[in-house]
Amino acid sequence: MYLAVFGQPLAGKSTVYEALTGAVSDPVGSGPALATVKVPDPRLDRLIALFRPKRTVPADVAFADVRVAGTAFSKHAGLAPAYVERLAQADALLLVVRAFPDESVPHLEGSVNAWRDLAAMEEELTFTDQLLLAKRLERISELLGKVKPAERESMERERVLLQRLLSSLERGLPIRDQALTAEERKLIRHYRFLTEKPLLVVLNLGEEQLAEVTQWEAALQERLHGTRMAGACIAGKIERELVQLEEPEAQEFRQALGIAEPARARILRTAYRLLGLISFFTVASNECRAWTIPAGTLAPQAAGAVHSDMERGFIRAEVVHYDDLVAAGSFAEARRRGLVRSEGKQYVVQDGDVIEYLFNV
Ligand SMILES: Nc1nc2c(ncn2[C@@H]2O[C@H](COP(=O)(O)OP(=O)(O)OP(=O)(O)O)[C@@H](O)[C@H]2O)c(=O)[nH]1
Ligand SMILES: [Mg+2]
Repeated sequence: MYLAVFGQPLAGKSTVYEALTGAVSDPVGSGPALATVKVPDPRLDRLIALFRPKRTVPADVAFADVRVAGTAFSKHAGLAPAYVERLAQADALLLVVRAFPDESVPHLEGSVNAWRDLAAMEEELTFTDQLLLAKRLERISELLGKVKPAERESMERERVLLQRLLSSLERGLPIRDQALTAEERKLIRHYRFLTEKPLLVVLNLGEEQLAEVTQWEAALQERLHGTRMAGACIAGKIERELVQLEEPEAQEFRQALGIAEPARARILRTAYRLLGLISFFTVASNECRAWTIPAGTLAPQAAGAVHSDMERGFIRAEVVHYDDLVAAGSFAEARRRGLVRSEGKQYVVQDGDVIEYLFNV
């Protein structure tokens, strides 16, 4: 999974990226800086304590600090094509919006106003999709007269669908909030529309604003809309320092500053919820591992996340929920208590399942 960090110039994108990943974003590189972070999961820690495997592999998520040479923004003209391409590749967009006041950091508009900027960036995304749709619609009307009757029907259906998306966008409704059937979503997937992607808004607060973080959070929530948009307030500059500290010390600083949890844990949790992702675990004597899958995934496809052979040769899944396994203390004891179930091909994997696969290749 890959999240693209983007936003207005000097909003603190690189700062937030560094706070989330602990990596350094090379300021002169023109491509995106990429870093993978391990997803913290107390359940995996507990399983490790229980099974003492030789190796542990947490789930991971990649972040990109998206940059382009030159300017990505020219007001109301849509985003620059190179920029759009980088965003289009992402599973979700992480929009950094500046809230921190700092005279020494200039702002495009000459003043700091997070809500104005958030609205402006949403408009940029919308406008970018509108341009893409308009272009595609134009192309379709050119082609409609030329294609064979067999193709004409599906093309006509696409035209109607795209026209509907465009009209709704023009009324300010991002594609992620538009009512589309699963089939329609599949039909438009290859366009990789920016307003179709889950959007995570990170409000970048200054240290001095942490005292009113509750008010900022509430104000941010009010500006989110739909189920595929989420928000979080973090103090990017402070978090970038905290991520470099060892845990007991970082914890002390967080407490003193009134920061409830590390930005990385917070953002990853929000991203999982936003993307509808869940985790399941595999445990063996030599390895404990967390896997990320979309909610609703069936057991064989979940096995495919582990190894394609396990999906192909799937026989059944021995499943015990994390809570039950931890309460029992061991697989054997969980089995004795009848907490390990044997599940087949139609089983929908649940968050926190610990699974032992039986397969045959
Ligand atoms: N006071 C204060 N300054 C911040 C904060 N976050 C970022 N900055 C400063 O703002 C400036 C820009 O931060 P960056 O993280 O480089 O911003 P950016 O969005 O990556 O900038 P570009 O990539 O150049 O568009 C730097 O001088 C940061 O130190 C913050 O929370 N408080
Ligand atoms: Mg930067």
